[in-house]
Amino acid sequence: MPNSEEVQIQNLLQNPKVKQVIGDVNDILAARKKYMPRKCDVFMQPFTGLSANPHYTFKINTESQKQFPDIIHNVVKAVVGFDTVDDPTAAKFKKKRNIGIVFSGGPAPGGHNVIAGLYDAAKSVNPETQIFGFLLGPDGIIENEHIEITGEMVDHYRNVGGFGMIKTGRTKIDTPKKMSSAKNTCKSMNLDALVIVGGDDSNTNAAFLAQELYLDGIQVIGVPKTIDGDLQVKDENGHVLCAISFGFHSAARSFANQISNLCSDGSSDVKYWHICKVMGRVASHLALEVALQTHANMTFIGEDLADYMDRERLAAAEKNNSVDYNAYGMTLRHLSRLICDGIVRRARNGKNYGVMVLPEGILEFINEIQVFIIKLNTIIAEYNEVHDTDFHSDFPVLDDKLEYLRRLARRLREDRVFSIWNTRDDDLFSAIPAFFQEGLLMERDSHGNFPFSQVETEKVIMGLVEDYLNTLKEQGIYKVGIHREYFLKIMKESNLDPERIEKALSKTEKAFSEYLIIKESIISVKTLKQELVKGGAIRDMDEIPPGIEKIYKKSIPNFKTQVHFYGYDGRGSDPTKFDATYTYNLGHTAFSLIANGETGQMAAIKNLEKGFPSWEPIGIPIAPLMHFEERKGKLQLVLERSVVDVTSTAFKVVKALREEWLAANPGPDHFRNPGPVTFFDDREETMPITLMLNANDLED
Ligand code: FBP
Repeated sequence: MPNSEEVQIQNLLQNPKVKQVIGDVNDILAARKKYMPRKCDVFMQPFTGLSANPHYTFKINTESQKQFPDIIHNVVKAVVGFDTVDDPTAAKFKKKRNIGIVFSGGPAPGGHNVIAGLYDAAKSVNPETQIFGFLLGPDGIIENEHIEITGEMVDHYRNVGGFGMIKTGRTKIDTPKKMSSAKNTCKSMNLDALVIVGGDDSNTNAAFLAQELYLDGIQVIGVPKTIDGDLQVKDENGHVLCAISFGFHSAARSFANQISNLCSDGSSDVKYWHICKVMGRVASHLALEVALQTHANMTFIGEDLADYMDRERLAAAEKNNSVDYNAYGMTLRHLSRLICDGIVRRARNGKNYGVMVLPEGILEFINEIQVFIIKLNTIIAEYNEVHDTDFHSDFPVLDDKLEYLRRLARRLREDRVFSIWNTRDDDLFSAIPAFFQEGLLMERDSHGNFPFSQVETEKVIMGLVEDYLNTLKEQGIYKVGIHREYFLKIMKESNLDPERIEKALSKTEKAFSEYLIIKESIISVKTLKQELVKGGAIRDMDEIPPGIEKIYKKSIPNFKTQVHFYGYDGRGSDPTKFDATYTYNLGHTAFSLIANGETGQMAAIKNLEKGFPSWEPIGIPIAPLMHFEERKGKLQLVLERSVVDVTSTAFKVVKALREEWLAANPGPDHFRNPGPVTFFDDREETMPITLMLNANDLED
C-alpha cells in the first residue's frame, strides 16, 4: 500500500500544469520539430537534373588517378529544377530506390535534417523508396546493423541536435576485410545508394567506397559535416565551392554564448582569468569565429603562431650575414611569454582578470610539440605493423611506454640501429610533465588522428604562464595598477601628501595614466620601506603608514584561473537556423545526385556566404580533392583539411582588433554578447561571421 506521501506525489505528477512543465518536450522544442526549413528554388520543382560545370578544375594527384580510376574524372555538377521531363527520364528519376545513410565521426548540429531532407525528397518522388539508417557509424555498414527510417522518426528529430536517431562512430573502413563486409552489406540490402555524412576522413572513406562499389552500381554520396569547419572546398583557382561544413555555425554560436557569459561574469567579480579551450582538433576556425562573436580579451589562432617569425632574432643574424632558422615558428616558451605580456599589461591598467580562448589543437602549431606528435605517430604505427599486438596493449602504463622510447634512443646510440627517436628527443620528452607525456602517447583514432580533445593543452600552456608570471612578479614587473582616484582618497583619509608619496612609490607620469604603477624595485614590505625612506616620504625609524601599505598590498597580483572546455556541449546543441536550413537542403541535394546517377560526389551548397537567395546546390567530385598526408606514420591519400587562412579577411579583422579587445588600457573592455541562439527570431544572424567577412563581394 503506498503511503500518503507517495499518493500525494503521484497526484501531483498527474496535475496538468505539472505535467506540462516536466514533460520531455517543451513548447520551444515542439515548435522546432514542426518547423520546415526553406528549400532552394530548384527543390520546389517536381524534377531535378544536373548540369556539368567544367569551369571548376582540380589539380589531380597521379596516385589518385590510379586508385580512383572510375570516379577521378567526375566534375562539379549544379542541381537544376524541371517542371517536366521526358518519360524515360521521369521513370529513371522516380524509380523506387533503397538508400542507406550513415553518420560518421563526431556529432554536428543539423545531422538529423540531412536525413529529413533526403527522406522528404526521396518519398515525395516515390513513396515506395526506402531509407535505411546504419547504426553507430561505419560499424553499422560493416556489421549490417541498420533500421528502416520512418516518417515518425524523421518528425521526432526534425531541427533537433545530436545524432541520436541512428548514432555515430569513428571506425574507418580501411582494410580489405572491412571493405568486403561493407560491400556485402550494401549488396545484401539491394542498396541503390549510400550517403555518408562525415568530415574529411569520412568523405575520404566515401571516395574509396564509391570506387569499390562502382561496378556493383551502388552509388556513394558524401555530405560535409564537422563542427571543426575544416572541410571547405575550393577549386584549383580558388573558387569557393563549399565555404563551410555543417555544424560549425551552431557549435561556434553555442561556445560564443557561454564564453560571452564568462566575459560578463569575469568583468563583474574581477578576480579570474577564464581560460577557454575550444574544440576544433587541428584547425582554429572555431576559435576565430568565437573571437569575432565575443571579442574575448585574447584569442590565439594556431595557424598564426605557425607563421610566427622572431624579427629581432632574424635581424641580429642578418647583421652577421647568417640566417637563424630557430627564429621561425613559435615555441611553447615563446607562446607563454606572449600570454604573460597581455596579462601583465592588463593588470597594470587595473584589470587582473580577463577571458582567453585557446584552440584545442594549438599545440599542433608549436614547433617542438609538432615534432613529438609526428615522431610518436610513426613509432606507434611502426610498432603496430611489426607486432601482432598493439603498442597500447603491450605498454599499458606510461613508464612502460617511456622505457620503450628509451630503448629506441639507446639502440640508436649504442648499436647504431636507425631510429627516429634519439637521445635528445628522449631528454626533451623526459623534461615535460607526466600528464602531458601521457597525452602525447595517447591512442590515435582509427584515422590516425591525434586525440587533441583528450589532452590538457591549457594545463601545459598555463603551467608555463604561471611560472613566468611568478618570475615577473619577483622582478616587480607584474603589478596591479592602482586607480588614481582611489590612491588620492586613501592618501586623504591617511592625511598623507599624495605627491610626495606618489614620487616615492611610483614612476608613472601623472599626465599619462589613470593608473599608478608601483615601482619595480618594490616587491616586499621591506623594499617598500626602503623606497619610502629613499624618496623622503618617511624616516628610517618610522612605521609604514597603513594607508601606504594598503595601496602596496592592492598592487600585488594574485593570478587565479578558471579553466573551461567547450566542445561536446556545442557539438550536441540544436542547429541554428543557418545549419537547419543548410542541412535540410544538403539532404535534398544528396537525393538529386542519387536520382541523377552520380557517385563519388559530395553534396554541397555553393554561395553559402552570400545568403539563402543565392544558394546553389551542387555535387563536388571527391577523388580529385585527395592529396597525400601523414597518417599513422605513413603517407596516405586523404581529403585535404582546411586550416585558417591567415591572409583571409576574417583573420585580418581579428588581428587588427586584437589590441582593442585585449583592452590593456584604462578604458572599458569591448566584449560582444551574441546572446543565446534563437530559432524563431528574425534578428538571429544568418551565417557565421567568418563566412560573411570572407565573402568576396564585401567591397561591392
Ligand atoms: P569530426 O571531425 O568527426 O566532426 O569531429 C570533430 C571533433 O568534435 C573535434 O573537434 C574533436 O577534437 C574530436 O571530434 C573529438 O573526438 P571524440 O568524439 O572522439 O572525443
